[in-house]
Amino acid sequence: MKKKKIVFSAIQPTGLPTIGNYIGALSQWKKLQKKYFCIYCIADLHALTIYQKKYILNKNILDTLSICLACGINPKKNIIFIQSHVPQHSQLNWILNCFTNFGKLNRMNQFKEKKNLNQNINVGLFNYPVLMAADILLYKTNKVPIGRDQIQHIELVRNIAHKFNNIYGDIFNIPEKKLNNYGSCITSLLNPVKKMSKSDPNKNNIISLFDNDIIIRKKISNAITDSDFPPNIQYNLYKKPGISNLISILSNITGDSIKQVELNFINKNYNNLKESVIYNLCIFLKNLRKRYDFYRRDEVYLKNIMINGAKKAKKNAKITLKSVYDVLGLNF
Ligand code: AQP
Repeated sequence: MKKKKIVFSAIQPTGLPTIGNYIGALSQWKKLQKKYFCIYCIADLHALTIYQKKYILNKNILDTLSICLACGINPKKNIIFIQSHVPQHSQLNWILNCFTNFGKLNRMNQFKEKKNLNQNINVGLFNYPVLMAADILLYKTNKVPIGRDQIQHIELVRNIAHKFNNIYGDIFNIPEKKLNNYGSCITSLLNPVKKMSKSDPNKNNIISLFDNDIIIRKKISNAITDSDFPPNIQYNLYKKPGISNLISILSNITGDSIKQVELNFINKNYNNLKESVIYNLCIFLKNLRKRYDFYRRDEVYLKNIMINGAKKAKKNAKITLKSVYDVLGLNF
C-alpha cells in the first residue's frame, strides 16, 4: 500500500479559538485526515512567548484539545499531542537556531507586529519561527496547512531545512504550505484589513467559538461593510474587505462556494447577508459546543489522549533527532 504523505500543523493554547482559527486551520485539519497521515500539535511552548498564568495555561491546553476533538480530529488514526511533552522539539530548536540567519528572523512580519503590541519583547517571541521549524521538520512533514499569516514562516522553515541539507545531506524533508483559498485569512470584524486573532483585546473584532447567539448577533450586526450604493455583495478582498470577510465566513460554514454565495445574494442588501451569517454561525457553533462539552467533561480521557499522542510523536521525533545528532557528530 502506498504510504500516506504527512501533514503537520499546530495551534497555540492562548485562549478560545476564533472562527478564523476554525476556518483557516481546524476545519482543514479534519478534511486532511482522509488523504494524509496527520500530526497535530498543541503548541504550549509557543504560547509561553506571552506571559501565562499557570492555571489558565493548563485550562487552555485542555480546552484546545477538546476543541480539536469536537472539530473532528481522530486521535486513533492520527497523532494529536502537546508540544512540551515531546522534548525533541526544544532539542532540535537549539540546533536549528545555529542554522538560522539573524537578519532573516529579524524580518519576520509577525515578530515586527507582536513586538509593537507587546511590553514583553522576549527572545522566545523572536525565536518563534525556529521552534516552528523544529516542530515541522521533526516529522518529515510534506504539507503544512496554514492561514495566510504563516506563509513567511513556512518559507523560513524551508530555508533552514535547505541550509542544513546542503551541508549534511538529505536529513530533512522540505515541507510545502497548504492554504485554504478563501479562508486563509479571516479578518477582524471592525477592521477587515487586519487578521482576526484570539488574543485581540477588543473582543468585538472576533467571533469566538464560544460566543452565544446574542453576542454573535451583536458582533456581526456591527461588522464593518462599505457604503457602496446600490449594495453589492461580491467577493473582492481589496475593494470590499468587510463584505468579502462575511462572504468567506458564510461560504466556509455552509459549504457553499464563494460564487454560490454571491448568486444567493444578487439584489439583496448587506443586512440580508448579515442575517444569513448570524443564522448559520449560531447553528454551527451551537452544535460544535455540544461536541466540545462532551469531550471537555472527561479529563481522564483527555489525559490519555495526551499520553498516547506524546508516545507516538516521540517515536517519530527521536528518529529524526538521532539522524541530526549523527551527522553533527553528537552521537557516540
Ligand atoms: N484570522 C485567521 N484566519 C485564518 N487562519 C487563521 N489562523 C489564525 N488566525 C487566523 C490559523 O490558525 C492556526 C493556529 O493559530 P495559532 O493559534 O497557532 O496562532 P496564530 O496564528 O497567532 O493565531 P491567533 O488567533 O492570531 O492567536 P494569537 O492571538 O494567540 O496570536 C494557524 O494555522 C493560523 O494560520
